[in-house]
Amino acid sequence: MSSTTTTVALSIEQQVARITLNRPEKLNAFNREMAFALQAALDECAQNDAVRAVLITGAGKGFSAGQDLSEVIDPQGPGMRNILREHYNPIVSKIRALPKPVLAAVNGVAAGAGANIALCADVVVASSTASFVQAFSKIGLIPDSGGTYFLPRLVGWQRASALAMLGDKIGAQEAERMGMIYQVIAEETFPAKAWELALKLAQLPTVGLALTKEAFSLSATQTLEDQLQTEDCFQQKAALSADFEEGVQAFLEKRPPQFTGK
Ligand code: LHQ
Repeated sequence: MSSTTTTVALSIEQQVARITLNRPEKLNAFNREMAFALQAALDECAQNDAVRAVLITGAGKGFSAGQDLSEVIDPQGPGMRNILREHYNPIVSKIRALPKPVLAAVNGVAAGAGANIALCADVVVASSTASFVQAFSKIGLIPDSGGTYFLPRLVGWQRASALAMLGDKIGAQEAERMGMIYQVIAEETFPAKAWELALKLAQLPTVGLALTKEAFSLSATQTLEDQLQTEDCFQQKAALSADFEEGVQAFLEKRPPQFTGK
Protein backbone atom coordinates (compact mmCIF):
# COMPACT_ATOMS: atom_id res chain seq x y z
CA MET A 1 0.00 0.00 0.00
CA SER A 2 1.25 3.52 -0.66
CA SER A 3 -0.05 7.05 -0.56
CA THR A 4 1.70 10.26 -1.45
CA THR A 5 0.65 13.79 -0.75
CA THR A 6 2.89 16.36 -2.36
CA THR A 7 4.83 16.69 0.87
CA VAL A 8 4.85 13.27 2.58
CA ALA A 9 5.07 9.81 1.03
CA LEU A 10 3.83 6.75 2.90
CA SER A 11 4.41 3.20 1.72
CA ILE A 12 3.82 -0.04 3.58
CA GLU A 13 5.84 -3.10 2.72
CA GLN A 14 6.77 -6.16 4.75
CA GLN A 15 4.99 -4.66 7.78
CA VAL A 16 7.20 -1.55 7.72
CA ALA A 17 5.65 1.83 7.03
CA ARG A 18 8.13 4.14 5.37
CA ILE A 19 7.31 7.81 5.81
CA THR A 20 9.35 10.13 3.61
CA LEU A 21 9.38 13.88 4.24
CA ASN A 22 9.19 15.19 0.72
CA ARG A 23 10.12 18.82 0.11
CA PRO A 24 13.69 18.15 -1.00
CA GLU A 25 14.18 21.54 -2.65
CA LYS A 26 13.66 23.08 0.84
CA LEU A 27 15.65 20.41 2.69
CA ASN A 28 12.23 19.06 3.76
CA ALA A 29 11.48 22.15 5.85
CA PHE A 30 8.01 21.89 7.38
CA ASN A 31 5.13 23.96 6.12
CA ARG A 32 1.58 23.52 7.40
CA GLU A 33 0.69 21.05 4.68
CA MET A 34 3.68 18.82 5.44
CA ALA A 35 3.01 18.94 9.20
CA PHE A 36 -0.60 17.82 8.67
CA ALA A 37 0.46 15.19 6.13
CA LEU A 38 2.95 13.74 8.62
CA GLN A 39 0.27 13.66 11.31
CA ALA A 40 -2.08 11.80 8.92
CA ALA A 41 0.66 9.31 8.03
CA LEU A 42 1.35 8.66 11.73
CA ASP A 43 -2.39 8.13 12.34
CA GLU A 44 -2.48 5.60 9.52
CA CYS A 45 0.51 3.78 11.00
CA ALA A 46 -1.19 3.63 14.41
CA GLN A 47 -4.47 2.30 13.03
CA ASN A 48 -3.21 -0.11 10.39
CA ASP A 49 -2.58 -3.62 11.78
CA ALA A 50 -0.36 -4.36 8.78
CA VAL A 51 2.20 -1.91 10.22
CA ARG A 52 4.57 -3.22 12.89
CA ALA A 53 7.35 -0.63 12.57
CA VAL A 54 7.66 2.88 11.19
CA LEU A 55 10.69 4.35 9.42
CA ILE A 56 10.83 8.14 9.03
CA THR A 57 13.35 9.60 6.61
CA GLY A 58 13.82 12.54 4.24
CA ALA A 59 13.85 12.81 0.46
CA GLY A 60 16.99 14.20 -1.16
CA LYS A 61 20.04 15.36 0.74
CA GLY A 62 18.44 16.56 3.98
CA PHE A 63 16.30 14.98 6.70
CA SER A 64 14.48 18.20 7.61
CA ALA A 65 15.54 21.84 8.09
CA GLY A 66 12.72 22.35 10.62
CA GLN A 67 10.12 25.04 10.21
CA ASP A 68 9.94 26.61 6.75
CA LEU A 69 10.92 30.12 7.77
CA SER A 70 9.20 31.73 4.81
CA GLU A 71 5.87 30.48 6.18
CA VAL A 72 6.51 32.13 9.56
CA ILE A 73 6.54 35.61 8.05
CA ASP A 74 3.76 34.92 5.54
CA PRO A 75 0.69 37.00 6.54
CA GLN A 76 -1.46 34.23 5.02
CA GLY A 77 0.49 31.61 7.01
CA PRO A 78 -0.70 29.69 10.10
CA GLY A 79 0.62 32.30 12.54
CA MET A 80 3.26 31.86 15.23
CA ARG A 81 0.59 31.08 17.82
CA ASN A 82 -0.64 27.99 16.00
CA ILE A 83 2.56 26.42 14.75
CA LEU A 84 3.51 24.47 17.86
CA ARG A 85 -0.04 23.72 18.98
CA GLU A 86 -1.25 22.51 15.61
CA HIS A 87 1.88 21.28 13.84
CA TYR A 88 4.76 20.06 16.00
CA ASN A 89 3.26 19.19 19.36
CA PRO A 90 0.76 16.73 17.83
CA ILE A 91 3.54 15.19 15.70
CA VAL A 92 5.73 14.52 18.75
CA SER A 93 2.75 13.26 20.78
CA LYS A 94 1.71 10.93 17.98
CA ILE A 95 5.22 9.46 17.62
CA ARG A 96 5.45 8.86 21.36
CA ALA A 97 1.91 7.41 21.60
CA LEU A 98 2.33 5.08 18.60
CA PRO A 99 2.30 1.55 20.04
CA LYS A 100 4.92 0.42 17.52
CA PRO A 101 8.64 1.14 17.21
CA VAL A 102 9.55 4.30 15.29
CA LEU A 103 12.95 4.45 13.61
CA ALA A 104 14.26 7.84 12.51
CA ALA A 105 16.67 7.32 9.61
CA VAL A 106 18.41 10.68 9.44
CA ASN A 107 19.80 10.84 5.91
CA GLY A 108 21.17 14.40 6.01
CA VAL A 109 20.94 17.64 7.94
CA ALA A 110 18.32 17.73 10.71
CA ALA A 111 17.72 21.25 12.06
CA GLY A 112 15.34 22.83 14.54
CA ALA A 113 12.04 20.99 14.75
CA GLY A 114 13.43 18.59 12.13
CA ALA A 115 16.16 17.50 14.55
CA ASN A 116 13.85 17.17 17.53
CA ILE A 117 11.22 15.17 15.66
CA ALA A 118 14.01 12.72 14.80
CA LEU A 119 15.26 12.65 18.40
CA CYS A 120 11.88 11.68 19.85
CA ALA A 121 11.88 8.43 17.84
CA ASP A 122 12.54 5.12 19.61
CA VAL A 123 15.68 4.40 17.62
CA VAL A 124 17.65 7.05 15.74
CA VAL A 125 20.29 6.19 13.15
CA ALA A 126 22.07 8.62 10.88
CA SER A 127 24.07 8.55 7.70
CA SER A 128 27.75 9.38 8.17
CA THR A 129 27.07 12.61 6.22
CA ALA A 130 24.13 13.68 8.41
CA SER A 131 24.28 16.50 10.95
CA PHE A 132 22.16 17.90 13.76
CA VAL A 133 21.63 21.53 14.68
CA GLN A 134 19.47 23.11 17.35
CA ALA A 135 19.00 26.09 15.05
CA PHE A 136 16.52 27.89 17.30
CA SER A 137 18.87 30.23 19.17
CA LYS A 138 20.09 31.66 15.87
CA ILE A 139 16.63 33.14 15.31
CA GLY A 140 15.84 34.00 18.92
CA LEU A 141 13.66 30.97 19.66
CA ILE A 142 13.84 28.14 22.16
CA PRO A 143 14.21 24.44 21.29
CA ASP A 144 10.74 23.08 20.64
CA SER A 145 9.17 19.87 19.33
CA GLY A 146 10.26 18.17 22.54
CA GLY A 147 13.84 19.46 22.37
CA THR A 148 13.89 20.74 25.94
CA TYR A 149 12.60 17.34 27.08
CA PHE A 150 14.50 14.80 25.01
CA LEU A 151 17.85 16.52 24.48
CA PRO A 152 18.91 16.78 28.15
CA ARG A 153 17.73 13.23 28.73
CA LEU A 154 19.72 11.94 25.76
CA VAL A 155 23.01 13.83 26.11
CA GLY A 156 22.90 15.29 29.64
CA TRP A 157 22.00 18.78 30.83
CA GLN A 158 25.33 20.46 30.08
CA ARG A 159 25.69 19.30 26.50
CA ALA A 160 22.01 19.94 25.81
CA SER A 161 22.26 23.44 27.21
CA ALA A 162 25.40 24.22 25.17
CA LEU A 163 23.95 22.76 21.97
CA ALA A 164 20.72 24.72 22.44
CA MET A 165 22.41 28.00 23.24
CA LEU A 166 25.35 27.90 20.83
CA GLY A 167 23.41 26.28 17.99
CA ASP A 168 26.49 24.35 16.85
CA LYS A 169 26.00 21.96 13.99
CA ILE A 170 27.36 18.56 15.00
CA GLY A 171 28.13 15.62 12.75
CA ALA A 172 26.59 12.17 13.04
CA GLN A 173 29.73 10.68 14.63
CA GLU A 174 29.72 13.31 17.35
CA ALA A 175 25.98 12.78 17.88
CA GLU A 176 26.61 9.06 18.34
CA ARG A 177 29.47 9.72 20.75
CA MET A 178 27.20 11.94 22.86
CA GLY A 179 24.45 9.34 22.97
CA MET A 180 22.10 11.60 20.98
CA ILE A 181 21.61 8.86 18.40
CA TYR A 182 22.00 5.09 18.43
CA GLN A 183 24.25 4.52 15.45
CA VAL A 184 26.04 6.10 12.49
CA ILE A 185 25.83 4.15 9.25
CA ALA A 186 28.19 4.67 6.30
CA GLU A 187 26.54 6.83 3.66
CA GLU A 188 26.93 4.21 0.89
CA THR A 189 25.00 1.56 2.79
CA PHE A 190 22.64 3.88 4.69
CA PRO A 191 19.30 3.31 2.92
CA ALA A 192 19.75 -0.49 2.83
CA LYS A 193 20.95 -0.76 6.44
CA ALA A 194 18.24 1.54 7.75
CA TRP A 195 15.63 -0.56 5.93
CA GLU A 196 17.12 -3.77 7.39
CA LEU A 197 16.87 -2.29 10.85
CA ALA A 198 13.25 -1.29 10.30
CA LEU A 199 12.47 -4.81 9.03
CA LYS A 200 14.11 -6.27 12.11
CA LEU A 201 11.97 -4.05 14.36
CA ALA A 202 8.86 -5.12 12.44
CA GLN A 203 9.63 -8.78 13.06
CA LEU A 204 10.08 -8.42 16.83
CA PRO A 205 7.28 -8.94 19.40
CA THR A 206 5.27 -5.77 18.75
CA VAL A 207 3.21 -5.92 21.95
CA GLY A 208 6.36 -6.18 24.07
CA LEU A 209 8.04 -3.35 22.17
CA ALA A 210 4.99 -1.10 22.60
CA LEU A 211 4.96 -1.77 26.34
CA THR A 212 8.71 -1.15 26.50
CA LYS A 213 8.22 2.19 24.75
CA GLU A 214 5.46 3.23 27.14
CA ALA A 215 7.44 2.15 30.20
CA PHE A 216 10.45 4.21 29.08
CA SER A 217 8.19 7.22 28.55
CA LEU A 218 6.69 6.83 32.03
CA SER A 219 10.15 6.55 33.60
CA ALA A 220 10.77 10.21 32.77
CA THR A 221 8.34 11.33 35.45
CA GLN A 222 7.80 8.39 37.82
CA THR A 223 9.51 7.40 41.04
CA LEU A 224 11.40 4.11 41.19
CA GLU A 225 8.56 2.55 43.21
CA ASP A 226 5.98 3.60 40.61
CA GLN A 227 8.23 2.40 37.83
CA LEU A 228 8.63 -1.02 39.46
CA GLN A 229 4.85 -1.27 39.64
CA THR A 230 4.58 -0.28 35.99
CA GLU A 231 7.08 -3.00 35.06
CA ASP A 232 5.09 -5.54 37.07
CA CYS A 233 1.83 -4.56 35.38
CA PHE A 234 3.29 -4.34 31.87
CA GLN A 235 5.17 -7.63 32.26
CA GLN A 236 1.89 -9.39 33.02
CA LYS A 237 0.45 -7.91 29.82
CA ALA A 238 3.52 -8.89 27.78
CA ALA A 239 3.31 -12.42 29.16
CA LEU A 240 -0.25 -12.72 27.81
CA SER A 241 0.95 -12.09 24.24
CA ALA A 242 1.19 -14.91 21.72
CA ASP A 243 4.72 -13.70 20.99
CA PHE A 244 5.83 -14.49 24.54
CA GLU A 245 4.63 -18.06 24.11
CA GLU A 246 6.30 -18.29 20.72
CA GLY A 247 9.56 -16.81 22.05
CA VAL A 248 9.79 -19.34 24.86
CA GLN A 249 8.79 -22.28 22.62
CA ALA A 250 11.29 -21.28 19.95
CA PHE A 251 14.06 -21.01 22.54
CA LEU A 252 13.30 -24.44 23.95
CA GLU A 253 13.03 -25.98 20.49
CA LYS A 254 16.29 -24.27 19.45
CA ARG A 255 14.73 -22.61 16.39
CA PRO A 256 14.32 -18.98 15.34
CA PRO A 257 11.06 -17.46 16.63
CA GLN A 258 8.27 -16.45 14.25
CA PHE A 259 6.67 -13.49 15.97
CA THR A 260 3.29 -12.31 14.74
CA GLY A 261 3.01 -9.08 16.71
CA LYS A 262 0.05 -10.46 18.66
C1 LHQ B 1 15.05 26.67 4.11
C2 LHQ B 1 15.15 26.31 5.46
C3 LHQ B 1 14.11 26.65 6.34
C4 LHQ B 1 13.05 27.66 4.54
C5 LHQ B 1 16.90 25.62 4.47
N1 LHQ B 1 13.06 27.33 5.82
N2 LHQ B 1 14.00 27.36 3.66
C6 LHQ B 1 8.59 26.53 15.74
C7 LHQ B 1 7.74 27.61 16.15
C8 LHQ B 1 7.42 28.63 15.24
C9 LHQ B 1 8.16 29.15 14.32
C10 LHQ B 1 9.45 28.79 13.98
O1 LHQ B 1 9.83 27.44 13.98
C11 LHQ B 1 9.61 26.50 14.84
C12 LHQ B 1 10.43 25.31 14.76
C13 LHQ B 1 11.75 25.41 14.06
O2 LHQ B 1 12.11 24.48 13.40
S1 LHQ B 1 12.71 26.81 14.24
C14 LHQ B 1 14.17 26.45 13.29
C15 LHQ B 1 13.93 26.60 11.82
N3 LHQ B 1 15.06 26.13 11.05
C16 LHQ B 1 16.16 26.83 10.89
O3 LHQ B 1 16.33 27.91 11.41
C17 LHQ B 1 17.21 26.22 9.98
C18 LHQ B 1 17.52 27.14 8.83
N4 LHQ B 1 18.42 26.48 7.88
C19 LHQ B 1 19.72 26.37 8.08
O4 LHQ B 1 20.28 26.78 9.08
C20 LHQ B 1 20.50 25.68 7.00
O5 LHQ B 1 19.77 25.74 5.80
C21 LHQ B 1 20.82 24.20 7.33
C22 LHQ B 1 21.82 24.13 8.50
C23 LHQ B 1 19.56 23.41 7.70
C24 LHQ B 1 21.43 23.52 6.09
O6 LHQ B 1 22.48 24.30 5.58
P1 LHQ B 1 23.04 23.99 4.12
O7 LHQ B 1 23.28 22.55 3.96
O8 LHQ B 1 24.18 24.94 3.92
O9 LHQ B 1 21.83 24.33 3.11
P2 LHQ B 1 21.29 25.78 2.67
O10 LHQ B 1 21.31 26.71 3.82
O11 LHQ B 1 21.99 26.21 1.43
O12 LHQ B 1 19.74 25.44 2.34
C25 LHQ B 1 19.33 24.83 1.09
C26 LHQ B 1 18.04 25.48 0.66
O13 LHQ B 1 17.02 25.19 1.63
C27 LHQ B 1 18.16 27.02 0.62
O14 LHQ B 1 17.32 27.47 -0.40
P3 LHQ B 1 17.93 28.03 -1.78
O15 LHQ B 1 16.74 28.46 -2.56
O16 LHQ B 1 18.87 29.14 -1.41
O17 LHQ B 1 18.65 26.85 -2.39
C28 LHQ B 1 17.60 27.42 1.96
O18 LHQ B 1 17.11 28.73 1.98
C29 LHQ B 1 16.48 26.42 2.14
N5 LHQ B 1 16.16 26.23 3.54
N6 LHQ B 1 16.31 25.66 5.63
N7 LHQ B 1 14.10 26.28 7.62
